[in-house]
Amino acid sequence: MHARAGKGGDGSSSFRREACVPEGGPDGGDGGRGGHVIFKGSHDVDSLIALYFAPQLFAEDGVAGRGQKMYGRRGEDLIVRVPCGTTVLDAETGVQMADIVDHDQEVIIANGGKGGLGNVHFRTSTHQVPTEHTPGDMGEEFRLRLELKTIADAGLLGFPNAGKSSLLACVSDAHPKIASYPFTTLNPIVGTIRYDDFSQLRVADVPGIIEGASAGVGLGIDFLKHLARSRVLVYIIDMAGTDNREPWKDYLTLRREIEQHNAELLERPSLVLANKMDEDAATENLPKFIKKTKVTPLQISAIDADHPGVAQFKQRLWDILRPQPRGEWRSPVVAGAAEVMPATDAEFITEDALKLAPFLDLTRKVPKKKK
Ligand SMILES: Nc1nc2c(ncn2[C@@H]2O[C@H](COP(=O)(O)OP(=O)(O)OP(=O)(O)O)[C@@H](O)[C@H]2O)c(=O)[nH]1
Ligand SMILES: [Mg+2]
Repeated sequence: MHARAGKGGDGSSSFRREACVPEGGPDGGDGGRGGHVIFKGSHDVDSLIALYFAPQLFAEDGVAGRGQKMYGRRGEDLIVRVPCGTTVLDAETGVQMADIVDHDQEVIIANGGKGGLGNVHFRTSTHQVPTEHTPGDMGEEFRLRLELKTIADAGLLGFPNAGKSSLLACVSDAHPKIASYPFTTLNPIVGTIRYDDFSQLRVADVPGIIEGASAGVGLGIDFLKHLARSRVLVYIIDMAGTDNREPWKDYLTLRREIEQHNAELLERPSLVLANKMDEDAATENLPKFIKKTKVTPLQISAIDADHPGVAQFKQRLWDILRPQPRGEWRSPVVAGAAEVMPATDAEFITEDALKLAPFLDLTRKVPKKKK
């Protein structure tokens, strides 16, 4: 991206000229500040594609000052909405300039130039006819590189065909492609699990990992950067060994590959799921898995939304993460509050509405009814 903040408006050089006011003195006003380029995190944007097609981010210049001590108007800030999880880097030096994580988080990436000074500022007792004025400063200008690391609360990890996408489709409202060949999923996909209390958790499905992935085999392991920000890692093991692999070896291989990529990921809280428990082979493989890995996995079947393991999985995730309801989306929970709009005129305030006053900030009194 090419980001350029607005230039400050120039200061003006002017003198007061008016009938009956001889030698009115300097009255040139200052220029306005140039607009900033501001990046703002937003839940409503989920990729950087729009910026890819419009890579020039130029904020408006400030307006020059004028006579009669008039200040120039400030240049309008350019607010660029980016998905939460965007890292902004200086493309030339590689230095990180901002890390936008939260909704509504704003970071000024390029500061607008300061406005110039008008000639009113240069008058002194011995210099009463100043013509000096200063030009506005140039705005900051950068070449930027943006990187998006998906922010999800939980990340799904597993071999190809383990059933990661099936599980995501089963618990969330995402529609990932599901098929019985390896590497069906080529890009990370995020789905949202919604709970009965309206809280939400985001789960990321990433492409499958195979032995040697950390050395670039298969799709490699680069996409694991998307999991670097998830708070829980969920290992999905194909317990039925559909592709003629040993489930316990799968688990150990996965951990080894992740360790090669980023050992810190292994210390994250994790859940291990034994998938495809509807198949007989899975029931046979389970005791061996537990014996070899000393891990007791949660048993699920990702193709069956009513399988008790699926509900348990959702509950366990919730227990670990305890999501906070998204404040900005929720109004005070009061029966009927949604129907009562904050009144602008005293006539419209009823007694019922006044009961809701603490929530709606109604401070006016109830008018007495005319008999
Ligand atoms: N019997 C059974 N089959 C399952 C289960 N879960 C997934 N499958 C099947 O396993 C195959 C692979 O499922 P996906 O969800 O695409 O697997 P994935 O882990 O996303 O695979 P990649 O995207 O290739 O890494 C599909 O044919 C699914 O129908 C399960 O619980 N039981
Ligand atoms: Mg998949």
